[in-house]
Amino acid sequence: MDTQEDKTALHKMRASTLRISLAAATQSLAPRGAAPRTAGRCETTLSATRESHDLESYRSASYYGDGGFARRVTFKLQQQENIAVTEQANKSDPSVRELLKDSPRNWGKWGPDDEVGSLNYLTPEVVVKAASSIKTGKVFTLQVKMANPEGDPVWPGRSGAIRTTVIDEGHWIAGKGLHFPGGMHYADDYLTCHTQGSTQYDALGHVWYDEQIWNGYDAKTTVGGLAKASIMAIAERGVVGRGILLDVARWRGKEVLDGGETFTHEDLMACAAAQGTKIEPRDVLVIRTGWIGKYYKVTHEEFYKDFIEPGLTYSPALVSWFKDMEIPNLVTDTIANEVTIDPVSGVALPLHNALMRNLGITLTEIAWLEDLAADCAADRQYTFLYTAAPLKIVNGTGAPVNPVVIK
Ligand code: UVW
Repeated sequence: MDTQEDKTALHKMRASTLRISLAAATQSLAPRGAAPRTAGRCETTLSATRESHDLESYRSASYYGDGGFARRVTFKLQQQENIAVTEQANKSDPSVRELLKDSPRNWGKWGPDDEVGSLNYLTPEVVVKAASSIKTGKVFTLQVKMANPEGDPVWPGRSGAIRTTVIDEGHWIAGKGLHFPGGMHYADDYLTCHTQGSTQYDALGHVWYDEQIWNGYDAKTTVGGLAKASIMAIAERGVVGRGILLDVARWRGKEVLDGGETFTHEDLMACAAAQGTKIEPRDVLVIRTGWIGKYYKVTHEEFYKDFIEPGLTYSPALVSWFKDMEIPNLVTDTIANEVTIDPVSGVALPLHNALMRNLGITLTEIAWLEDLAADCAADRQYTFLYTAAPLKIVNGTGAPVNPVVIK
């Protein structure tokens, strides 16, 4: 819980089952930094028993409704010890299950206990070969600034990291600092953040449909923390391979792609060819749209207005291409790695399920690519050694990361 407004809203929710219009909800609970918006006509039925869980559900429900991609969503927060939140999409809403019913899967390919999926393609041989991409020794880091007072780019409904100073010289000035032999003073911080609230790796169990996550694990293994396919497996393994930058924005002659602008695997190959490069099997794809760069150039209101990101768009051919190319990891400078709503089916983020849940391809989002891209455009070297290790958050759905690439 963050603010008095939040507490008041929660208090009201707990008192009884309420019908609250999304308009009112978004006014009071819009994510930090984002402008309150006018909501649709949706109504939400709420009753709540457990504080933090319920409030987050409420916040998300409010904001997603406002975002317009859950056109009619009913959230029932049931008055039970273990709260269940059920989402009933409008019957006319498209179904990810239907869309992906014939989509390929890599489940079982690396055994029944696998939790890192396509990262298995990054074998020691692949790593040794990738090291030969290093030509100049130039190093780039790909994380956006975190807990930035100017704001952190995050998915609607999430908030940026908050760093709080908990000890500093003020403690000693006020006579409250601890005395250590020798007279050492120090400063300490406390960080509060969404695990997906900065440049991050998603755990393979982060999204699902049909009650099964990556490798066929039961979706109930996600309750209270990911018992399977959490970020730990990826964090403990680490990610090292050949990276290739595909600067789609530059290739299209734009500073930044438009909201909702799409591209396909064929565009990626054409972009690579225009750069004088070729995508090889098992490459880590690093795709630049300019979108995160834009976050720092416009106001929050402008960035989040009618929020729809540019990105890769679903097709069976694209999914097969990713499978056949044995792509281990997709890195983009957008918040969710693909166009927000598939313009053909109307499904939100179908590639999250087609690539991550079904093929085990790891997703890395909110990457800072502006400096790397400028350098690649200058020296025409678009391939490099890519390395990354998300934080080892036990049972985590994802974790912040600062990938390092060496050209
Ligand atoms: C969602 O979970 C909606 O997106 P992301 O993969 O960016 O965390």
